[in-house]
Amino acid sequence: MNERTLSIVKPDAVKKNAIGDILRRFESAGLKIVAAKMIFLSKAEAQGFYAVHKERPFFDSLTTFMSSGPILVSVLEGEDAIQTNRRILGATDPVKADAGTIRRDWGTDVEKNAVHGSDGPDTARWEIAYFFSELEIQTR
Ligand code: IDP
Ligand code: MG
Repeated sequence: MNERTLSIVKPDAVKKNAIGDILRRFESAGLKIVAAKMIFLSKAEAQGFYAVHKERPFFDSLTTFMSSGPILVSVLEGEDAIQTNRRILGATDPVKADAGTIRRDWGTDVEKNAVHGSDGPDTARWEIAYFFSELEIQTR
């Protein structure tokens, strides 16, 4: 099924100068970049994005990290885009991620793990709308 998913290149990967390499992975996997922008989240904006994790012990540290530097948010489109993107990201903890995945190659640790990818159709819709209006997403 043709789908859209939200991707974030997190502050650690931006600092490593890995934006281009990571976007290349998406395109090589057949995903089309239909929207993209660089932003610098405030702590409150990071807390809003990760609200689903607000009870987790790492919430404060995670949202401090996500507001520590610029990020590249993008919308990826393609056949099974959500699962395709999750597969090429790799496991949450870079040391447990398969060889050749983005997190294995550019992740720093379980928190600073280079990239975010939506985990299902409902979260993808919500996450895309958190950062992009329909007018900012290319449809042809
Ligand atoms: P995911 O990004 O692979 O879907 P989630 O469990 O949804 O993983 O967690 C969201 C984000 O929270 C992770 O990408 C990572 O940055 C951070 N995180 C997850 N688990 C831990 C942890 O045990 N310690 C610190 N940060 C974590
Ligand atoms: Mg998740």
